[in-house]
Amino acid sequence: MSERKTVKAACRSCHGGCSVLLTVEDGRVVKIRPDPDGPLNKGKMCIKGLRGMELLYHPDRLKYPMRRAGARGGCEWQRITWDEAYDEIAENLAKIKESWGAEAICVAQGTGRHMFHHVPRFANTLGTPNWIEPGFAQCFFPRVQVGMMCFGASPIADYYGEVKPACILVWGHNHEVSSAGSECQFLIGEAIAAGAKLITVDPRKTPSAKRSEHWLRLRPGTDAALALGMLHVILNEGIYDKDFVDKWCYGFEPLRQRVQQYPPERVAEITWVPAQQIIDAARMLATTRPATLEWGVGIEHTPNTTQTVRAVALLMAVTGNYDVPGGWLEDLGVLPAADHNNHLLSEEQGKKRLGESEYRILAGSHNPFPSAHIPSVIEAAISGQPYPIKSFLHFGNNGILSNADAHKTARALRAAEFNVCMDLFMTPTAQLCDIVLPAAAWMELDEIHCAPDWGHTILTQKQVVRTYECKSDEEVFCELSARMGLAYGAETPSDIYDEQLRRAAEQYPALEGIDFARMKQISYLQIPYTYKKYEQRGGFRTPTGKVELYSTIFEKLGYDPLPYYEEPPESPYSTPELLKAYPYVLTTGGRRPQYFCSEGRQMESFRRAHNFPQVEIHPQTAAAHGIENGDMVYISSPRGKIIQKAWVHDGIDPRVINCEYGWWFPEQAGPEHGCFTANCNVLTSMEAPFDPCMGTYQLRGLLCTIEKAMDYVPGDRTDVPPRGW
Ligand SMILES: Nc1nc2c(c(=O)[nH]1)N[C@H]1C(S)=C(S)[C@@H](COP(=O)(O)OP(=O)(O)OC[C@H]3O[C@@H](n4cnc5c(=O)[nH]c(N)nc54)[C@H](O)[C@@H]3O)O[C@H]1N2
Ligand SMILES: Nc1nc2c(c(=O)[nH]1)N[C@H]1C(S)=C(S)[C@@H](COP(=O)(O)OP(=O)(O)OC[C@H]3O[C@@H](n4cnc5c(=O)[nH]c(N)nc54)[C@H](O)[C@@H]3O)O[C@H]1N2
Ligand code: SF4
Ligand SMILES: [Mo]
Repeated sequence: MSERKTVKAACRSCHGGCSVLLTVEDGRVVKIRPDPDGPLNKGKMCIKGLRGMELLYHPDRLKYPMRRAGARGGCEWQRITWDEAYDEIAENLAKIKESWGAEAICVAQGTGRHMFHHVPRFANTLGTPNWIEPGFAQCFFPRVQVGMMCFGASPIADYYGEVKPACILVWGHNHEVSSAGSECQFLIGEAIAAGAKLITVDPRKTPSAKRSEHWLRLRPGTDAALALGMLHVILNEGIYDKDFVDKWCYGFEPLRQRVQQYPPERVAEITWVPAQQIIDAARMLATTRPATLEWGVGIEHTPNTTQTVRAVALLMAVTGNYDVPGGWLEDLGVLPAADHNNHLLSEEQGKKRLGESEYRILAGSHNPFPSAHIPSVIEAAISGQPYPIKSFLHFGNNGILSNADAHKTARALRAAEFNVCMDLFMTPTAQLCDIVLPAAAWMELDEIHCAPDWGHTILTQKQVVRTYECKSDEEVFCELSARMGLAYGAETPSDIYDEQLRRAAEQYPALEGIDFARMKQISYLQIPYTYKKYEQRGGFRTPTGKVELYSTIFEKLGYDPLPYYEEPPESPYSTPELLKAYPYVLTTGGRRPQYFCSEGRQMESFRRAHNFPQVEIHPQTAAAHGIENGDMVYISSPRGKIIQKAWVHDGIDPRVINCEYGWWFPEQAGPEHGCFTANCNVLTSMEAPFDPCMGTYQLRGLLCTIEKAMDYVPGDRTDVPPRGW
């Protein structure tokens, strides 16, 4: 008799959050369905989660720990046991610590996955201040930091209560595909279906732009100017929320003066958005209540990121939409993070964090959650300055695809003495390591999670099955620490989750008596939300107790307390001499539903639908280069050249080119697996200038040129555009 059961679980194939029902038969997952009661997805799921079995049972999954057999990058691997892997890692790290200090070890992770908080915890326990995350200076964290400093919390959009937003300002975000993790797309869709009006700020005509009352097709990299121009209209026309501003905002007058530098006519010249559109959109935002902000990574990819994020955020403050039903809410996280073990890192070690004194909002001691500056770490590995990085330990990070300047990242990995990579698959990054470890996929691990944008929801992920010898990253941190005799080995991951729940219960009585074992039975839990908490508290959690339009923290840290626009370092206006050879503005990103960052390229069903990355080109521009839809195209920047397939459409400015991100070809020969062929980060740079606050580099608004690849015959021209395009 075969045993068949249905288990409630949570998909984590993106940042995660969809509740699912797994049918398990004789220890194998045989069916994945969305849970109709799932608080975030309400019976819906995306293709990545639905194809979870193809991922789970993919023949190319890493199955066992392996050690490099030949030369580094030689693609020869030898199976070893977990014990051997732990011993070798412990031994090598001990040697590096002894010769170079713990700071010579860099712990690298990728975008916010289940082990997100366990990585800094492990790094602190190891004694190194140098842990990195490729999105930290350029994905979400600038928004979190600005929120904390100016509002005293990390704000997010409200789709959770009775009142839905009447207006959604979608800024640099393609929410149909990649909202938050991807999972909030269903809730945003509901709010739009309920009648929310849209304003979309995006260089591409996304599905959201198509449905918008106002689509502001700006020049990539000029968002701060646009936001300041909208503030100019709202403040000068007196259509801001006077009550909220008078009572709860600090620094109105200095902000009013600052925005005088950004009249719509000047902003139109900078952004390429007509002045009247800026005025109309600003008026609609200020007069449609409640309004919310759905922002994305499109505003976090220039060296002016922090001030851009600030300028956009202030629109929500002056229009009085903060912490009101259907507006922009104060932090919806209810579960404290796993303890980072900050006390285990001495002050002296903390000061050694690369970027600490320069990028003070990213890496400085003022930040409760500081991380190292990636370009400084990569440089240190290559040049040994200011001190050498000798080891990279990767947990869910394919840096050669996700960091700017793919070649430089690869050089840094080659220069290091000892590298480890824990992943689901053998990636180009893993190929430059000495030990690889097989990671558990989402159905194979225990985890508890609560993201700031999950509407007071706590979700549990359960180990439903296990394939081969994979483990969860959390298990490895605990076991490896124990092997190294570090002060973090005694616990199990469950102990850590119990402790998180215990701390949460101190604040939320509804959680009283609920431990991880109980949470696994319940699967998910939502806690009611109260609005306008600043009124009950008698203020905001900022130094002045108000929303800081003029930031006293920025001032103290030596940064401009008011937002400003700065032309991107490479652009038609700041580097006009480059324009002759590189006449187009390049932006990178623009996600696809099947692929999460650089993941999923092994999945046959995904590749059948979308086999090769696409470069988006306006028909006029394509014609000028003799390019037709589906042709292969070379895209070049001052840094290098890649190839992508032309997607010719008129939803993009003729002067702008968009390249897809994250592409490599697992089927091609290692160690590169084609990671320099179509990877848009061959075109980007990791050199200064960086954002002065967060150290961000430029991934959008660069310069490029295109040319038809005559030597390439397109295999097929049948790529289906994503839904809604
Ligand atoms: N040019 C350009 N560059 C970009 C971006 C862009 O828009 N344009 N976007 C940036 C952004 S926003 C981000 S967040 C970064 C993303 O950067 P990363 O998060 O580093 O993304 P990936 O390169 O996909 O690497 C993640 C790796 O983790 C593995 N993995 C998945 N789940 C697990 C797990 O549970 N455990 C372990 N150990 N491994 C796992 C995957 O197989 C994959 O190889 O890239 C950034 N880079
Ligand atoms: N399916 C899927 N879902 C994902 C991911 C994925 O790779 N695939 N990645 C995850 C990660 S790590 C993140 S950070 C999020 C990212 O998700 P999003 O924030 O949606 O990021 P992108 O799609 O790269 O870019 C958003 C939009 O910004 C526009 N854009 C480009 N340049 C500019 C600019 O200069 N200014 C403005 N205003 N807009 C610009 C692009 O045209 C695009 O439509 O999605 C997450 N979810
Ligand atoms: S949106 Fe994210 S959590 Fe939901 S099914 Fe897709 S990958 Fe999974
Ligand atoms: Mo990201």
